[in-house]
Amino acid sequence: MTVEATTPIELVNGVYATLEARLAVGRERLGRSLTLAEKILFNHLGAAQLADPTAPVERAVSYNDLRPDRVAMQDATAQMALLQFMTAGLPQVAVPSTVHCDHLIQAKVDAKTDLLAAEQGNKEVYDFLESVSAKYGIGFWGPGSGIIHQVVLEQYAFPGAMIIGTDSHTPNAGGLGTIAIGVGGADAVDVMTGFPFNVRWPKLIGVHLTGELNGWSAPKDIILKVAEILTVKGGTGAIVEYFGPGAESISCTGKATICNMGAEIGATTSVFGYDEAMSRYLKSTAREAIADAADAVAAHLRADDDVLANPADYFDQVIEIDLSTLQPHINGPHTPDLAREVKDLGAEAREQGWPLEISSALVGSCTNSSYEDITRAASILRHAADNGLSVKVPLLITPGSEQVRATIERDGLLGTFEAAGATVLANACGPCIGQWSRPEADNDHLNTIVTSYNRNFPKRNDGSANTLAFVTSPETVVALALAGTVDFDPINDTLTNAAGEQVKLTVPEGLELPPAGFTPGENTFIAPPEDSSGVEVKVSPTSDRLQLLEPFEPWDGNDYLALPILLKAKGKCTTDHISMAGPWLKYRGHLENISGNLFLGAVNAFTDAVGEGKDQLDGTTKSFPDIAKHYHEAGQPWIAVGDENWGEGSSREHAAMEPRFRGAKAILVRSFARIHEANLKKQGVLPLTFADPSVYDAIGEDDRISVVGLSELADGKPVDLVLTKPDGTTVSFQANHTMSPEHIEWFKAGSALNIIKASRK
Ligand code: MIC
Ligand code: SF4
Repeated sequence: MTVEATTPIELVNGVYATLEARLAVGRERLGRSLTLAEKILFNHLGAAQLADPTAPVERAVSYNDLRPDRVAMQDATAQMALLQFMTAGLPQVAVPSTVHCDHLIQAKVDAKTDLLAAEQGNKEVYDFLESVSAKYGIGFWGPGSGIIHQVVLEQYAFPGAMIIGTDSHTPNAGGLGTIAIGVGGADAVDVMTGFPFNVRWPKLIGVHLTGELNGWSAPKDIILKVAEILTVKGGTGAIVEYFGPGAESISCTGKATICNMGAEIGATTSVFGYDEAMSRYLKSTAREAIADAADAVAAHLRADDDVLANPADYFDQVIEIDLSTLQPHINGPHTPDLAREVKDLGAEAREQGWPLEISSALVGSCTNSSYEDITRAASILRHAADNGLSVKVPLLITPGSEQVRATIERDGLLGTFEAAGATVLANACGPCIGQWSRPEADNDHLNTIVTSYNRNFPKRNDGSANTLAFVTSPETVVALALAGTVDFDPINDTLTNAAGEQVKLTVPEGLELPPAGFTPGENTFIAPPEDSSGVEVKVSPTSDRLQLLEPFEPWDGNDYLALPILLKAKGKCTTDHISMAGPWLKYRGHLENISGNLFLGAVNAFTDAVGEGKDQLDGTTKSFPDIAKHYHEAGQPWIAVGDENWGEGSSREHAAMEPRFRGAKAILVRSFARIHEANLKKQGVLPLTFADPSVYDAIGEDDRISVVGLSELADGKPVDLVLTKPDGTTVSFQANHTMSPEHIEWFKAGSALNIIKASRK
């Protein structure tokens, strides 16, 4: 198997060759027509389950084995994924896999300076990733190549493909008709070691798009609207499938924006059916042969006709959106589902006491950095400059990939941004993931930023809780940057120019694709060598950034008795609250060191303090990571308690491995986000949900929790717990779990990885 800088046509043909026969099995098994998501799932279903007509394929119930076509990993999660892969003892990865260096580049000065600083500062991590990639047959996209999801869209995704990626925004590739699922590193290790990807058969949400976007409305507004309708947990366990005449009017990269941000509603993934726009994108990115192959099987790459005609019969829920009347939206702060139309934000901000003035405006991220996005944003800047207007606040732009950067440079678009005073940052995540070295004077007070990114949790961009982040389309970001305030409606309001005249901004105009085609820019891809026997993986034993992994202990067969509650979290407890990014990204390859951030962002329900609580062993108040360390060293196992959608957000498995490493036995919450729940199972921590959610309120700071009857842990059977109050009184209650028999084996073995290792002995 060779891993190239793009998907070889042979791989595509191989996937298409089985469509006809496998879809026939799917239709027979379900006794009806198929949606697009179901088609792709059936075409990637494990052979044993496909062959067995009695094997259950049931939405939100059965766990099924899937065989993805490839694996993609970004640098901040690849380290832990590959450290785990190394312990499995395989000579090569079993499916084509790539590593993308995008998260570790700090945004400070400009693209060139920041890239150089990253290459020096992250040298040992990049050396590790490059050498481990070479050793195991993995393609390596070095720093500067771009954000993983943009590169995957440009090179690896294709209609009908299935990809898993160690990043929650992997679904971006749904814009090109791929079922692309964000997973934790341990899931990636399964697939890279030749095991299937095991996931619960998803529910299906259909989004029927009619009409056509116009004026200031952009693809981003569709997903901002969907986020409002479904909320941050409404997509949990579901694939969102977009269809209808409106879908066909959206460019491929616009579709990717919509699928990308499906991560914000917790969806397993999102997908669009194959159409002309995808074909145009494939051709423009030098994949003519794939477009031709897709054309030949086009009917298999979209939902069956009956599904399109009677969606309510096929989807668990159908949402209708008329693009012709959809208005520009802006969501935030603190949560991506807090939506309103752009024109209403000023009034709401005044009411809420949010600063109206904008302190910075940011365009880019994996969500919105396509050629079309940049041309639309640039068209406003050009018109503004011609009319004596200039941006009033710092404007930062991160191109999504080297290919996009080189193309927008060639076509004069970067020049337009630079002429407007914008700072062009490296092709990387940068300020989207807290890698923004922002002057303190900008955020030592409450301040408002507007971005074209996808997430806006507190501290997400610049590490400051003072920063209120609002997410919107790139064109709206630029319009607001020209206004300098969120109290501006680009559709109806005017701005005063240098000459004192009133100027109305022009309606943004973009180009779907570069008329002269894309130019690849600098080559940043390194293919693995044919013979890697001489390659040595570089991990220094004295490194504070990389640490080889020790296996977790198997379950000792005993119940968990009288566990202290390390944390009872109040409100949102996202993966950013559990394992912060920003400065902590540098320890992503060192489990012990990164555990120094455990729960630092979590709000203590007993005190409202952030990141600290009571150490039950000595009664003192300490930071959560210090308490966890103390418990760990004292051999004291513990539990954490939380509210809804625990682990929302990122795929980072550190949020599961850190508690595991420090001795967490169970996480007991009202509900979980999908990837995080899977990560906990993989690492041998019990993910439990209150059978009666009101028990959450009864849990006190000095209480202890016992998890009993564990030897009878079984699929579908609730677990018994006992809450013991400081005065000795007890309350018995139950918790649910979604552990399949296989997951219970992982729990007993101590982790899923221990099972893989055992199977190789
Ligand atoms: C994110 O957007 O939160 C990240 C950073 O890309 C994460 C991955 C990570 O934490 O490394 C994600 O979305 O999975
Ligand atoms: Fe990077 Fe931000 Fe996209 Fe995550 S959401 S992959 S941090 S650009």
